Amino acid sequence: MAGLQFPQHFLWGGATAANQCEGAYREDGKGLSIQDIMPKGIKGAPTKEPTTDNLKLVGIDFYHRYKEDIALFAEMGFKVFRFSMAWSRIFPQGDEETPNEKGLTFYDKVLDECEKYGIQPLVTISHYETPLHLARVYDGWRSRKLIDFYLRFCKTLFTRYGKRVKYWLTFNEINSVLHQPLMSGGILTPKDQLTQQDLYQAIHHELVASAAAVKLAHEMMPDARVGCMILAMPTYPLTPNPEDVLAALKAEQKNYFFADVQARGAYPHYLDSYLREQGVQIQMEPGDEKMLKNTVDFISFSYYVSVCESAQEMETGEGNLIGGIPNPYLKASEWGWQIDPIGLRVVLNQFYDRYQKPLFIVENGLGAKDKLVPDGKESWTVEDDYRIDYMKQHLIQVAKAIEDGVEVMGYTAWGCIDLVSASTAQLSKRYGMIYVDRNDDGTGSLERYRKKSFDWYRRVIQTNGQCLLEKQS
Ligand code: BGP
Repeated sequence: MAGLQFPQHFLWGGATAANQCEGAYREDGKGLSIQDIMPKGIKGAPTKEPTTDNLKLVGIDFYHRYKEDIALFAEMGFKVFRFSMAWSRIFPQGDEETPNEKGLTFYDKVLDECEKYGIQPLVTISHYETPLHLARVYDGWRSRKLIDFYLRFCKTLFTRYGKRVKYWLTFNEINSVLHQPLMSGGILTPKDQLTQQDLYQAIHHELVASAAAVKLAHEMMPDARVGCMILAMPTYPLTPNPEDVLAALKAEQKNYFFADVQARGAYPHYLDSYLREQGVQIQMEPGDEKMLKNTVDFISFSYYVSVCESAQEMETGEGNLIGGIPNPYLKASEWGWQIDPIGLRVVLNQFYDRYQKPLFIVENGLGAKDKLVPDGKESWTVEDDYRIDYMKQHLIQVAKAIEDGVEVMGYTAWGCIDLVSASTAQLSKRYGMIYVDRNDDGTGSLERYRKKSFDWYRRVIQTNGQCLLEKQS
């Protein structure tokens, strides 16, 4: 492995999302978001109003503790910090003309802290936190009106932070809307009442909005680089039966057509035939096709699991919001997500072959139960060797993909500080290298503690990944 290395300016860091960490759900004029009525994540029905069992209302109180948290990220040596700007903090209802100044001030302060330590911000414009009012009144992205509201939000962000933020992502895991219309698309109509027509029309609105945001960003901030963000999930045929191979190919096309549109600027041919089969006719307005030609500068993605596909109906297992047929060769996390480091190398190669654009791994990590133990220095820690092993195995595959010739811009570890899970809304599903003392029942001091992985990751960054490659053959 002597030859393996990471590029000199590789962007090492961590990632969070506003709704999973900020809390302060009503503070300083913030409006409600769809997350405030999803106390069980995707595992339960939305409530009418926010309920006290919803851990996201307080999150990990990043809103008040961002200084301490960013200082810890700096201590680990982060070069980049990915976070989202809560839409409902800046436009409380989502459809008003003028933004909430106090919401904007909060992100000024977050950026001040990042700058203090030389950490590049990577901002997700929309991360599963559509303002609730837009969901209630417009049924989220089913309405074309959302394009204008979203662009007003983008323009506000670009005007305010354009000189300070170079890297932007338009929508988190845009392809998850097919499976999670409420969380991903702010669509309140229950999934079983939505037709394919409804869903693909909503997707079209998001894709046009994303392209328009890219155009606007390039016009307003010539140095900015804008990426799409895809839930990546390599799909292997369950057997070498050609029927299974074809089924896997089709499943991947359904998952990745979003990136095809965002990176290549047009709907791919295979989607036309699929939509015809489904009886879907996307309503386009004049100018939509031209707008889609505003393609992204880089492809970012989350990677947690791979799945199998079969031509036969089979039972599916757990996975990142989507799930799939389990792979008999792989072990799974405590939450049933199958662990496949080589899948990361596969997906990096696939995406680079497909788009020839730089790639950015903006989410990856292990959700696990942690146990706080004394650290021998009058504080507490977590001996999370399992997390270190997970990250190490994945990062080695990133190095191998780089060796394969893939251009990788960086890696931001998901939930670098413990936060509330998107799918299950638990705090006990921890990803962080920083432990946050808060439990699923809402108890806890909110104190932060460095886990064993904290020092490990610091060394990874310090050696630009070289320490990962030691003792490998
Ligand atoms: C992705 C989301 C994140 C994040 C992550 C881990 O789908 O973009 O917001 O939460 O998965 O998932 P979970 O929190 O469900 O374990």
